[in-house]
Amino acid sequence: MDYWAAFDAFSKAFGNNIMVKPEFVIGLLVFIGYMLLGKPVYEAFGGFIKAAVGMMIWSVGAGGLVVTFRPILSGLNDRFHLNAAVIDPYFGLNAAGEAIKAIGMSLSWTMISLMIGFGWNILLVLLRRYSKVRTLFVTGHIMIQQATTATWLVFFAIPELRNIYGAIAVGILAGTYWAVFSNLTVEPTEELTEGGGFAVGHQQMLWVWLSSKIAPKIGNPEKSVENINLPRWLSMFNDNVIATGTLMLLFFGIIMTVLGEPYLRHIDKANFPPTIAFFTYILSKSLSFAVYLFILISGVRMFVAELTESFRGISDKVLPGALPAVDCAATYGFASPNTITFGFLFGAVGQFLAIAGLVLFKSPIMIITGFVPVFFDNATVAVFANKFGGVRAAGILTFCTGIIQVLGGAFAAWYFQLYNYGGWHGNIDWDTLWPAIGVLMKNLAIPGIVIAVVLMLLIPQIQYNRSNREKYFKVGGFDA
Ligand code: ASC
Repeated sequence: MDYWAAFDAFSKAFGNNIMVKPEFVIGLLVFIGYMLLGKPVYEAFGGFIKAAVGMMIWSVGAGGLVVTFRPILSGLNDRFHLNAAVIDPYFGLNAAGEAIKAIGMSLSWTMISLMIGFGWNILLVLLRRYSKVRTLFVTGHIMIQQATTATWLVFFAIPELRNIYGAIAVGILAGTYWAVFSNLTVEPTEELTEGGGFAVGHQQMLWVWLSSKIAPKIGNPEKSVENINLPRWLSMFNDNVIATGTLMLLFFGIIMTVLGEPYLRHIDKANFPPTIAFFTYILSKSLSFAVYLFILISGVRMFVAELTESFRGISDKVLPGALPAVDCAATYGFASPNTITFGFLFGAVGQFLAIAGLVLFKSPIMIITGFVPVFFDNATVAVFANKFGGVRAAGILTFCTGIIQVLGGAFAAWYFQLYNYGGWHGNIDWDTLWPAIGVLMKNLAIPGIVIAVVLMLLIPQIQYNRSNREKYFKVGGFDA
């Protein structure tokens, strides 16, 4: 028997049937993870089903967003030569996914990069004596979003890397970011939580560190946001669906009004029959963004729950004592609720002002506020800024963050051409640090990746040298 021919046939069949279906890739990974953990086969099978179905639900939501979105985007383009992008990680996920598919690549690459990145993060912690990294990034849904955007950045910037080498490069880049920047949040988070035993593993890790450094210089921690009374109605925005529905109604309401009824009736005949009034059309169209986003998020949550379980199990076995880097929301328990609302409010004011600036200065890219960055990034910045610099620092820093989110997001959506698909990742690290990495890669190609990784790896070295070395490794469960 010709083993080589058999292997070749098998890998072709695998490539054509599994690799092109990310839901099966992720299902398989979960299945293997559960088996490695010694779980019974029926549980591993259950994990496969939930991960695969979760991902399929996600693509239903993603498809819905694309269909709802497309006529409006092309309308803006047709009538005003405007390109609009929602700055939100789920819209960004959609946009990067569409872009990856449009160059004929499969989304499975993003899953492979993710696994490589996770493995690289584990390795950096195992080699902590040399790397000085103490944290393992375990926020699954964030890793999916970031691996997907990073995959697009690499595929876009360096076309020769549209293959397994590219997936490895993305894995090393993303894994280094996960390890290094979550490690950077250790000290501020430990101080905020009084030794809570976790770090932040999210989308504003650089900003958490920056806020903790800048806040004491511009404010006074004694004058806390806690003493401020905010109007009660503002707390309604703490609900994802209400906030998204309202934001979308506001933004798309304005956009559709500007596009005008006759135009929309013309381009969207199927959904806008003569019996339906313009107002009804706007209301139902805008709210359907919230619907598809809800579907997409439930799908992501479903398969991430499985992925996290198999990830955590593996990391607990290989890496006992690593400090877990978790969702930014874990820090909210260590601040008063009005700090969260306060951050959202000042961040939103910053964002709206910057968007008005884009309109005024006739920017070819329009930015639409997405819920996740304006809420979660700014809430997180507010929590840390308030801890280290009180209300003044929290106000100033979130206001500036809002502005930078819009300007950085507009640049990124334009430079990486994701305005074509109406979205950009939009969280603050992805409006600053990652566009810089992307520009580096676009201009220097592979050496750009090497430079980015080396520079990032230097950060924990500096951190270690400046810290109390006795304590540095003790914050986690490590002895050294
Ligand atoms: C994000 C994202 C979410 C939220 C959530 C906050 O960046 O994708 O779903 O923030 O993680 O708790």
